[in-house]
Amino acid sequence: MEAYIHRQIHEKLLHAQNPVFVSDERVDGDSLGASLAMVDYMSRHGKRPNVYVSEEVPAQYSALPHVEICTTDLEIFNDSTIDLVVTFDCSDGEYVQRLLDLIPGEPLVINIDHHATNPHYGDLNQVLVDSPATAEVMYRFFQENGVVITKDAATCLLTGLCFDTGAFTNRATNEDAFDAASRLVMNGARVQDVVQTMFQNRSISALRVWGIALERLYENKQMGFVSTYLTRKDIEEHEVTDDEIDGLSNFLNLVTDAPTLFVLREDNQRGVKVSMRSLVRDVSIIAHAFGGGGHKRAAGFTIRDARLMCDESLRWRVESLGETK
Ligand SMILES: [Mn+2]
Repeated sequence: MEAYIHRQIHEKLLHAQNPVFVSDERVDGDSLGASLAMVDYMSRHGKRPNVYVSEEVPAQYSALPHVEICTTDLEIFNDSTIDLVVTFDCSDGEYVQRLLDLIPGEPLVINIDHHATNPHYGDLNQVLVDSPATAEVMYRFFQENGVVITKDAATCLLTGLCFDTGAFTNRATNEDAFDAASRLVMNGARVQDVVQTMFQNRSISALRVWGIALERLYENKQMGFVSTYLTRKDIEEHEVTDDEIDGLSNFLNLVTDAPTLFVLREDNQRGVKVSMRSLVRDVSIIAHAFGGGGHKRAAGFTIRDARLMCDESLRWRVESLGETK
């Protein structure tokens, strides 16, 4: 079935007149790497599809091949000639539907992902939940269709794979991840570029904010979790972007052996974002219950109209701000 769908997707892509690509609402190394690798392939067939991103691409990804094609302009959907929409790493069906509602026509929808919480909203769904990254799903797509992966595409895919596996350290890392990575390197993936994108460009202010969060680590042995938090004030005082502090949960996951980890932070829309990592629990169930998504061992959700209240002993609670309209 997997091979059949890979071939179907290939056929639809080659026949599309005006395809549009959509990267996950949370712009990250995997959603970008997977969609830009597909742009690379399409450009060999004389097509340069737009890649819609919900926010400006974070600076750390500025060296990714084809990244200049990403756009935050919703107007691109106001085009009746769009006949195909391909989503990458998007597990949130409602987000995709909001974008599809902007298109005057009825394009075919292809959904390429690896999240267990993906609701299979596409006309064609290639959702491989045993895959470590959507970039690895894309790698399988190219293999199945006999496509030679260029250096640029290999660099995009290796970025996605490194991002989702925490550079081959987290629980998503399986033998498929190593297998794909070794072949991508053989295809000319620029490893140094990937390492730089992943690790070597944290700003000093971002690291200071990490420092604040590290000081606030709170351990609840009874419940088996470790948590920390960042308020809007912390984030704004140090002028760091949300993206710059995103790596904190992954970093903590790497360096502690806490069974379960919660990182809470106030977002800029009166919400509290909860990012979860666990060695033992299926945190995607918790995320799903709160309208979020993710994987068994790494998931997250947002509590709307809420703020964090914290006391001296580093304990926190989430307090409702009441309904706002
Ligand atoms: Mn992913």
